[in-house]
Amino acid sequence: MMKLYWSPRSRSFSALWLLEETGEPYERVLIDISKGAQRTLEFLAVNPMGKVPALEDGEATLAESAAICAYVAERYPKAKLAPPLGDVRRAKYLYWLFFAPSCIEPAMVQIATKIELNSVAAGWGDAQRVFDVLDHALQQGPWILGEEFSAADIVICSGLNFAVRQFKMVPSRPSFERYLDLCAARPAFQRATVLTEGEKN
Ligand SMILES: N[C@@H](CCC(=O)N[C@@H](CS)C(=O)NCC(=O)O)C(=O)O
Repeated sequence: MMKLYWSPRSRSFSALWLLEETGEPYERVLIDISKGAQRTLEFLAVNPMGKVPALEDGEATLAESAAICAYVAERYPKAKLAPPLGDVRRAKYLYWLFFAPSCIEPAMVQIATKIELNSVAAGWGDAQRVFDVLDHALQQGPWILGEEFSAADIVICSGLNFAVRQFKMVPSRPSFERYLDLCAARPAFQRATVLTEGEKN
C-alpha cells in the first residue's frame, strides 16, 4: 500500500488530492513541519531534502509534487490521470506537469522577493508572462488539456491556488476563477480538503 508523508497547510495537499483521485488505498504519515518532524533521520532517509510531500510505494520512494503526480498516474492507469504512453496528448500533459514547478513556482518566488532578473535568461521569463500563458490556456478549458482532467491539473491548480487565492500574489482573472472553482468542485479535492482540515497540530 502507498504511504504518503504529509503535513497540513503545505504542498502536501496536491499529493493528497492525487491519491484521492486514484481511489487506491493509501496510508497517511503525518510529518508535522511546524514541529520539525521533517528533520528526523528517519524522514530524511525518505526524502533527503526534508520536505513534504513524499511517497513510498513498495520499494519505490520519491518526493517532489510533480514527480509524485507523474509516478502515480503511470503506476495506477485505471484512474486515467494521464494520457497513455505513446498518445500524442502526452506532449501537452508533460508540458503542463513541468510548467508548475519550472514556471509557476519561481514566478511566485520572484513576486515575493521582488528580485529583478533578465527575463531572457530566467527560465520562466517573468511572472507576467507565466500568468498570461496560463490565462490563455485556461480560457480554452475546461481542463488544462482541454476536455480531459489529468494529474497536470493537480499541479497547475495547486500552484495557481497558492498564487491567487491563498497568498493573493497575483490578481485573479475570470479564467483562473472558473478553473479554480472547477477543481475545487471535484469530490477528490473536497475529500483531501476535509482530511487536511481534520488534522490538528
Ligand atoms: N519542490 C517541492 C517543495 C516541497 C516543499 O517545499 N514543502 C514544504 C512545505 S510546503 C516543506 O516541506 N517544508 C519543510 C522544510 O523545508 O523544512 C514540491 O513541489 O513538492
